[in-house]
Amino acid sequence: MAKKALITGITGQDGPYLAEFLLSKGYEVFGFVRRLSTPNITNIHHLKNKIQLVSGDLLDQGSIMGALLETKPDEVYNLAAQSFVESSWKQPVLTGEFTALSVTRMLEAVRLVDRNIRFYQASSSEMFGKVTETPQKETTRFYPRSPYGVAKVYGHYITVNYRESYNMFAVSGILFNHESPRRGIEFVTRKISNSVARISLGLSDSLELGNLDSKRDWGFAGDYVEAMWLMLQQDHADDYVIATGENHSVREFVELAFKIVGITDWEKYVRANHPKHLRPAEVDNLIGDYSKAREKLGWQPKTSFPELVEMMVKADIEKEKKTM
Ligand code: NDP
Ligand code: GDR
Repeated sequence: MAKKALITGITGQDGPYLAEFLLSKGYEVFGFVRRLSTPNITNIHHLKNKIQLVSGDLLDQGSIMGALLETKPDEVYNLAAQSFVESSWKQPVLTGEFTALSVTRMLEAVRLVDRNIRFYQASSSEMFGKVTETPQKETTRFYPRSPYGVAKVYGHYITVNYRESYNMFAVSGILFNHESPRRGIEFVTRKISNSVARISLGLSDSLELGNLDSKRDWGFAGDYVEAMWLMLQQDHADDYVIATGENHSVREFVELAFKIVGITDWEKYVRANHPKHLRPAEVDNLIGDYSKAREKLGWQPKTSFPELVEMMVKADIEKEKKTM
């Protein structure tokens, strides 16, 4: 019998990559979607005959339980969240409801419906925030710097707590930033790749950014979903850092993206330190140590930083050309 997986956050960036990966492993895949006046199907359109959608909302306990009863999954991947750090200062309570408390709603649903379901929680390097150790690993102390980071710390610990309280197979994957052509347009990498594409095609002449000095450990989302799956295939539930072990500044990302379209004097297009994009508390420098994942899961990243930037810029050029 094919294994069954339920993915929350199927319409986001990671959901479709995970769905594609699980389909390639022979899984039956279900996506948990909330009702929107206009459905957000851009990233899952190509999967419409391959996966099944069940409706529900992270805020609605009954709908989560209903989805589990209806689909009877072997594995649940909890990817849904309010995931944009910048918005989390504008909507801190909502971020807490979606990104923190909903993890308890999900875990409670699993506990009540079927404790044998294996559960993956999408935790984040934002939990390390103002870092207390470099590089960051599973044992590094958390010091979140945003309402989003605080909410993810709650999600992490409630996952560990359900594992320890009820002996559930619940894991927390501490993933560093991962990007792709499917990234939401407000995140810095996609904002840059899209603007660079538009500038190169003569559709725009400027790019407004915030802090160019912050550094992130950027990987490719397509590589990271395999690690989520591997975590649920182990004999014992445990938590893992997933990263590339390399970091780059926003400035380096900008420079490389412009270079790909043949522009070297990129400064004339970029307005940095735009107040709208400066955060009340910044995370300056993240870099992950994924040695535990390499040793125990046999996982390692496949896509380099230059390959990632090129993939994103080229995909945006193709998308923008279609609108011309
Ligand atoms: P996205 O922001 O692209 O996707 C978020 C998803 O959550 C969307 O499908 C959205 O659905 C769904 N969602 C939001 N609110 C609700 C709700 N109330 N009920 C049901 N669904 C809801 O995130 P990513 O794919 O980038 O990330 C996946 C997860 O991994 C997130 O939890 C994120 O915080 C975490 N993470 C991401 C990292 C990254 O670099 N990408 C790094 C570390 C952790 P809708 O279409 O309806 O808005
Ligand atoms: P992050 O990603 O906050 O790391 O969270 P984001 O791309 O939003 O910011 C990365 C860094 O770039 C700086 N920056 C800007 N950011 C945005 N969005 N827009 C700008 O114009 C801009 N200019 C500079 C930011 O200040 C920051 O330092 C992402 C999300 O996917 C989270 O859900 C996830 O948990 C973490 O990655 C790991």
